[in-house]
Amino acid sequence: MTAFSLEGRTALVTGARRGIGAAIAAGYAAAGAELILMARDAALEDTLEAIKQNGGGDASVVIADFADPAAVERAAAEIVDNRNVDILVNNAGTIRRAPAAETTTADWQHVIDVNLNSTWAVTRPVGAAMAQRRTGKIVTIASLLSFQGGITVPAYTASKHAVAGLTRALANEWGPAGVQVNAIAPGYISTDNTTELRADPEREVSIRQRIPAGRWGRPEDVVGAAVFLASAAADYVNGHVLAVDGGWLAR
Ligand code: GCO
Repeated sequence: MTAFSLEGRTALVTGARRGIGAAIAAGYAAAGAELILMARDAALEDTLEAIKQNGGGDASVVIADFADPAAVERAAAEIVDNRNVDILVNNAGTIRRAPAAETTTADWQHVIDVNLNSTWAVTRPVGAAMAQRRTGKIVTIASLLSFQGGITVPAYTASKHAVAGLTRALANEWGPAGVQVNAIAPGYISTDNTTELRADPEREVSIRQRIPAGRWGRPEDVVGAAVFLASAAADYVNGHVLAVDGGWLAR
């Protein structure tokens, strides 16, 4: 199954400190990739330890705050100047929960900046370099709310619909240059972004009961899809948004 190997590839993973990003980084290390981790702060010890335990070497770390798309773009441009990035995982993301009428413009802007504008800020320079080299894989973390409206998370839902659209737009544009652009729509995964939902017993139960798998997802549940979409096994998969949701959307 060498088509699934990431041996010899360099993968840039954003938001790699915790949760899904950290799990994907560790999985990529196990699959043989060299890693560049992009995160808001340098506290990546746990992720680096997991990478080591999965047989990976030292990963390099690039600090950039995703709330600041201009800073992210500068950091991405510097990476592109110095390294060939074979795989880009757009994982950094955030959520703010409030009814639309009470959502401040500042909260709206913050979520759109982190989830959409900073994704664009990394993807444009990294993807352009991939297209020039005529090889590359881009995997963006979308959401069930790339398909559904969600409950009082208007900016998050808008941003996740937008990254699904961007995935398709770039698959069309860069496909002829040998770059595949896909997304993963994780279901309800136990991470920091969903702590609030699990802290509310009624909401937690109603979510769990609606999931055909009968349980919340774990960050590790997303890793297989992320390795697949980054590997040669997915060379003919382009512009797809793959749900990894325990069956939520099928219900
Ligand atoms: C919430 C949202 C999210 C999404 C999740 C699944 O936290 O309020 O419901 O958790 O549904 O991103 O894709």
